[in-house]
Amino acid sequence: MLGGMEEAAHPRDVAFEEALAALGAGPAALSAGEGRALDDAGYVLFRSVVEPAWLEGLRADCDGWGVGVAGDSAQGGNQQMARLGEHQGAVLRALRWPRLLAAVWHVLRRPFALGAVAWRCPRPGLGQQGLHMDWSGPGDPGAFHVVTALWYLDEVTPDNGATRLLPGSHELRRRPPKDLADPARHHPQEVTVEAEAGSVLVFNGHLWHSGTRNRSGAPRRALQCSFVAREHRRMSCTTVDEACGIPPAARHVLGLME
Ligand SMILES: O=C(O)CCC(=O)C(=O)O
Repeated sequence: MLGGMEEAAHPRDVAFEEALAALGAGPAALSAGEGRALDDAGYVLFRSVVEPAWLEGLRADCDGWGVGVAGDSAQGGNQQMARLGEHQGAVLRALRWPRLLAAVWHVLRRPFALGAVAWRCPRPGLGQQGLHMDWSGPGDPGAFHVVTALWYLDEVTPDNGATRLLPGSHELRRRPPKDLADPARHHPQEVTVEAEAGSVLVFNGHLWHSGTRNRSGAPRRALQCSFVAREHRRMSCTTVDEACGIPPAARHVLGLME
């Protein structure tokens, strides 16, 4: 661990916790080791958890959005979804996957809401980012405010645009210094994620991380979604159609009711 700070107390919201439990996302949805990984390293990798038909559905949604390997995007393969509806069933299922919601709760420890949903598919030769965190907004410095998940639709190797992470850096609660935010710079303790297609990386949004260059040109399609503490709901930017079949408990947990 690189630092430490007291967590702020937040009032308990029993209705929210009941909604989580109704979705199978109560405390038992995470193992003790997964909880510890989130606390200490700031991330957890759920390996090969997306079954083949669901994975195919996610790939079809991604390619249909025009950002897959054959598609085009000005930012080297990063495209936000402004609105989700019944045609993105595989994505909607991912957003309410119980182990993801339990991990989000474990980090934020208070009600939250869906933030942004995006596809991220670094094009050959592109994708290198500087180390950064996913939180730049105001907020109580004693609490975490955002959690990010990456659903890997292809195998992730060190060469096709893997995610890099600096374990424990979420506890620093500040963004990386300017020199480290330079995409060309590396931290000696950073690690590069390697994962099978159908794996899900969930990390504390205050963790220093970044995408890396896709040097091999092999596809690395990913669904990226963030969750923000409920008091920051105005930062939510992807909306979900009411008529998309999401059950009420999930709408409540994703902050889609109000
Ligand atoms: O693509 C990745 O592995 C990470 C992407 C990321 O950190 C970002 O887009 O902010």
